[in-house]
Amino acid sequence: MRLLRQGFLLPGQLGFEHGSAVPGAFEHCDAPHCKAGCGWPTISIMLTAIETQLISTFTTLLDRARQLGPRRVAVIVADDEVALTAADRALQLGIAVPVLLGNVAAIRARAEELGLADLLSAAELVDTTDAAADAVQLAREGYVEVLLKGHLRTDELLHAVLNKNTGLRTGRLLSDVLLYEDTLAGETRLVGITDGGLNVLPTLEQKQQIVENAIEVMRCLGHSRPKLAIMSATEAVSASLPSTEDAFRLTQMAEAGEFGDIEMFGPLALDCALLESAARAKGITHPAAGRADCMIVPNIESGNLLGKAVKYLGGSQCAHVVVGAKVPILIPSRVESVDDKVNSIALGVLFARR
Ligand code: COD
Repeated sequence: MRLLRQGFLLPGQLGFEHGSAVPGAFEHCDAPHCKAGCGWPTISIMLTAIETQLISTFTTLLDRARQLGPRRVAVIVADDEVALTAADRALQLGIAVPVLLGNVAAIRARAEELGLADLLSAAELVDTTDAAADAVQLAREGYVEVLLKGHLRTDELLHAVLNKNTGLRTGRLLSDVLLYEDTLAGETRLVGITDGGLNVLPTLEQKQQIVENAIEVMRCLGHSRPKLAIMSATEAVSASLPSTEDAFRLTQMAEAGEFGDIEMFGPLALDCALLESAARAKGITHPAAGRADCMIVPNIESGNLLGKAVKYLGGSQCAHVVVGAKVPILIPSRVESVDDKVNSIALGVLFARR
């Protein structure tokens, strides 16, 4: 944002054409090179427009994180090829300043093997035998803004996060939100899936919190009125399929305004959540049907399967983040690509700066 300090913006750099219409614009451009009367908004109005611009691709997500970064990201037990490579890429992109925690000799050796000399010179290294606890402490102090799992088990990290005295609890449920690039509606948009990572068989009350967490992530992406689909295998509510009953109750809560300014509907099967033609064919006219921004799945198996299906069968890149703690937590799996991990770091930075 160097241009900001000079007092004006070059509109094209921020995704707008000079003189193009921006909602809410009412003052004229003050750029010295601009002829009076072009109608281009002043900086403050433009920033408002930028903040509310929807993030609909991973490229835009990385750009936005770059504008917010670089932020300190703790890599926990960092002698790990995938975490180090992702941290290096996020550093190069200007998204993260990695803080590498663990056995520093092992981290250096691994990074050198991988040819990551720039990472070693730019990152902060913390020598510790309890990287999870120390990273959590750095997050409590506000020194790091995102936690990234390295060479340790997810439950080891989460137990440090959930420690009642020294952890990062907020009193809320932690849940994982995955994003992928959906193209079913003829345009690319980021669609969420939650929770395929943490909560095995959430109760109705836990689903309420999963919805709240998802809404927070959707708002970060710029959705002012996010559309959520409560997923099941059918649209018919039946006691023989308990997830349909939960979906119905959650829909009633949304109608009663319990989740604020959102559109939420369920139960919906996958086709009716994502395809307007399918929703129409079944006579469902709710705005969230066929056009969901985020799918709330009934249990970890369905979320995990759906997340892996969009990735491995659908070929989309992904990002995912655990929210509900004091800082966003990234628990990528070993087989995720470096691109996916960098997307997740960007999502973590975006969420941390919300
Ligand atoms: N949010 C907030 N607090 C939680 C959550 C949550 N999602 N889960 C558990 N807690 C709290 C509980 O209230 C309790 O106070 C304490 O943590 C311990 O809870 P337990 O005894 O129910 O659970 P644990 O200790 O056996 O395990 C909790 C984990 C979060 C560590 C566990 O669920 C886990 O390992 N999840 C990760 C699953 C995973 O590996 N996913 C990746 C592939 S799908």
